Amino acid sequence: MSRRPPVEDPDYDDMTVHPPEKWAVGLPAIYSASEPALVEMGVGRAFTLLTKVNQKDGFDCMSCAWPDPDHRKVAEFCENGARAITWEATPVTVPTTFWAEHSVSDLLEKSEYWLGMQGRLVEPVYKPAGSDHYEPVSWQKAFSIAAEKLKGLASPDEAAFYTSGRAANETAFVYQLFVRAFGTNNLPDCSNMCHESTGTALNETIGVGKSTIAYDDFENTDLIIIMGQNPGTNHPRMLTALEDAKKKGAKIVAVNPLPEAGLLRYKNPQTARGILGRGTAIADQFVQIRLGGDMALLQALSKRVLEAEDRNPGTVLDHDFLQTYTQGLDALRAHLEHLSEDTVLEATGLTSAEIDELAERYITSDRTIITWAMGLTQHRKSVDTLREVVNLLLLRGNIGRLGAGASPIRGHSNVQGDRTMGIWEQMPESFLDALDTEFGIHSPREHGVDSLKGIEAMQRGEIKVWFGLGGNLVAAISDTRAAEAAMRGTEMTVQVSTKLNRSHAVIGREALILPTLGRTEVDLQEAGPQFLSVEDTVCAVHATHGAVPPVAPSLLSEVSIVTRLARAVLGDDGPIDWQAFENDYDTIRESISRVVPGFENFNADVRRKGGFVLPNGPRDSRTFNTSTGKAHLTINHLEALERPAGRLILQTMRSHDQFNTTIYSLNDRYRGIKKGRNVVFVNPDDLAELGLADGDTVDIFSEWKNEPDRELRGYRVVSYPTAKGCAAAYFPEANVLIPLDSAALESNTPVSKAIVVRLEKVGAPAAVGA
Ligand SMILES: Nc1nc2c(c(=O)[nH]1)N[C@H]1C(S)=C(S)[C@@H](COP(=O)(O)OP(=O)(O)OC[C@H]3O[C@@H](n4cnc5c(=O)[nH]c(N)nc54)[C@H](O)[C@@H]3O)O[C@H]1N2
Ligand SMILES: Nc1nc2c(c(=O)[nH]1)N[C@H]1C(S)=C(S)[C@@H](COP(=O)(O)OP(=O)(O)OC[C@H]3O[C@@H](n4cnc5c(=O)[nH]c(N)nc54)[C@H](O)[C@@H]3O)O[C@H]1N2
Ligand SMILES: [Mo]
Repeated sequence: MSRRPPVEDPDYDDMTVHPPEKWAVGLPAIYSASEPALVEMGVGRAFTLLTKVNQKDGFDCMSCAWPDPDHRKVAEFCENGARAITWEATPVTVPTTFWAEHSVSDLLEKSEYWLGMQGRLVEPVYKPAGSDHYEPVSWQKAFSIAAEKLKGLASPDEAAFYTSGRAANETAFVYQLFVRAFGTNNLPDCSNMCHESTGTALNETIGVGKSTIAYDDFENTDLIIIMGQNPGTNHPRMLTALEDAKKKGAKIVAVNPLPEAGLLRYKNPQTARGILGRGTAIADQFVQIRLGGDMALLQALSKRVLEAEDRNPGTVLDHDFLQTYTQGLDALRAHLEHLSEDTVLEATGLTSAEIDELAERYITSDRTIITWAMGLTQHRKSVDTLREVVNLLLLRGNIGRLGAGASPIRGHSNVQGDRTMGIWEQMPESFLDALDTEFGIHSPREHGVDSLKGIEAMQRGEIKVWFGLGGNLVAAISDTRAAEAAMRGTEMTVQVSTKLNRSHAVIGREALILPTLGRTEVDLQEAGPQFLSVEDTVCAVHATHGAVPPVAPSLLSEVSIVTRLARAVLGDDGPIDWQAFENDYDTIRESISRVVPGFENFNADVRRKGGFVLPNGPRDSRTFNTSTGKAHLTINHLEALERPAGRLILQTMRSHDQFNTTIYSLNDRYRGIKKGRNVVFVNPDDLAELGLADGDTVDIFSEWKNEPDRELRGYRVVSYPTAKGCAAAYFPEANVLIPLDSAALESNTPVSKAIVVRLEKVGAPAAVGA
């Protein structure tokens, strides 16, 4: 039924470079979406999965947190969703013999691509201290090894419990409950590296760390400004929403250093016109900004809004809104008076005319949505930048109104829900109080570590056990070498995973891998088949039902793993009935309904087709749950991003064929790269200035404080139309270049989008591929 996919490691000599694409999706996407599924899974399993994804009785696609429209198509998935599903639901499994054949040292030499291609993990394995091999163990043994270790710690704070954003609500809730009942708030998560800056800025300014729009708003807007986001690759179904918005007359502006294919033109694979025709032009204005220039741009726009109001009093600002719902206007006005246009032009690399054009679009639009993703959140000044997004929106009353709002586009399919369920090292007192009341426990109040602080605590030897519920922290976090050394210094690492990755090879003195069911698979418990739930980027919560039989009967669900571990650690006499949770997930939802606001009728609401939308003060009623009860216009101090002579600013980003640290293939079709990832994209003018040429091989060095340079060797230079002074390379490989202490102010997110680098040529120009 299934064919084992090719698992050879990449041969970089094969790499070819082509001109980038000018449009996204369309016929090639349909082919590349369906082909791997059919080949690897066989027609039956593939058909079931592809007809169930994102349907109201099906499962939620795990490839991103984009919402589902009310009217769903027969095939409500994208090319990358199909890839994510195939990757998880493959019937290929890691055989028992694998563990004797491959030592941990051997796995360390393999690429993420190779590791992922070995198939699904199906049995728990344990690596004892002093051994270089994992060996299969029973589930019971695995739980007792982990439990004995945790119980033996001097303090619960010597353990940290990481979460990746694929964990469903019910899973996340029992997990954080276990961790707090155990006695720590050490709950770092992938959000720390992702939208943490968003949460920090929005919570402070508008009182909720989430999007203020609903799906309908895209259909009722005049202007969508997409900042620092590559939807053609990372949220492909958003392109359909953008196409629909355009049909209804909305204008779209893309702010990005790269002319990403999906931002320029879109061919909808689900319409005849999309397949055969020229598709839809997406961006009405492409603002090619320098890396890190957004804060200056946003301030310049707000300043222009205020100046336009001065020229035509009473016509530009939304005075009623500002008066009733906000504070800080006068201070903002005074602050922006000092903003120098020269500083703005230098920081953005734009002309005044380009900024004027965008300002004019904003001023003449009645309803504006600003969306953003990692291009805005992963900078040193990200929190300030996002507060400036809020400033700009508030000036014209663009929050809490149809067709308008602030819209962070989340990444992992349930990263937002995990936070709602309490996955955070600094959950507010109100949540902890409710948890304690519901369960009769005493949750710790001292804040725990986030992802970066977790690594630093490991470096100091303070964290001795690292538990990962999904994810691949050592590959995802910055400063790979430092992070890996820290992880190796722990006493035990435990990973709950579907597939092999680098975090199974970079481990503590002892290590466990606990294999788990994926979201595509039926989860059968004592009370029958169970479903889970997720929250998308616009705060809609809905059920996700496994569709195909588990790839192996030995697998346990994440809820089973967490609750059984909890029993092994805390015993069965405590106040929490873990067994009841495992038997019937409705009991978990009942507890959630009493602890988490907005979930009061969880079991009933989640059973409605399409689920329910969580209450959202700013969106629903312009209620701002901030320290003053008003939305805050804030003052943020611009800080120039320094680019020393002969250096470039490098961003790290995703190729089209990867999901975070998971590499599906070595191609990046839209950017013209085939069979290779060791590339650095550089503007042709910069190449000329640096004495480099397309096809050169370079070593990349990042310079930081007085530390020895961090380096990445043997990269092929690709001449590419990125903003001048800015380069780009792929994550996770380029994480070695980011210093551990290069983090966003306030949110502590690694600065993945602005690394000062030096390129040094190592060879003569290589032959350019066809
Ligand atoms: N297929 C697929 N889907 C995914 C993922 C995946 O890896 N693969 N990952 C998921 C996750 S967890 C997340 S968080 C999202 C990520 O979604 P994105 O944020 O779209 O992901 P990145 O590849 O990091 O792209 C960042 C974009 O911002 C631009 N950019 C970088 N720096 C700046 C800047 O300073 N200013 C501006 N204006 N733009 C900038 C880059 O050129 C690029 O277009 O996608 C989610 N969906
Ligand atoms: N330089 C740089 N670094 C970055 C970024 C960047 O743009 N640049 N982006 C950051 C962002 S936005 C994020 S979100 C993080 C991502 O960080 P993580 O969330 O830690 O990494 P992922 O690659 O998403 O995790 C993939 C692994 O999760 C496991 N997995 C998959 N499905 C399941 C499941 O259903 N259950 C369980 N238990 N495990 C599963 C598989 O074993 C797989 O190998 O990376 C961050 N790192
Ligand atoms: Mo993310």
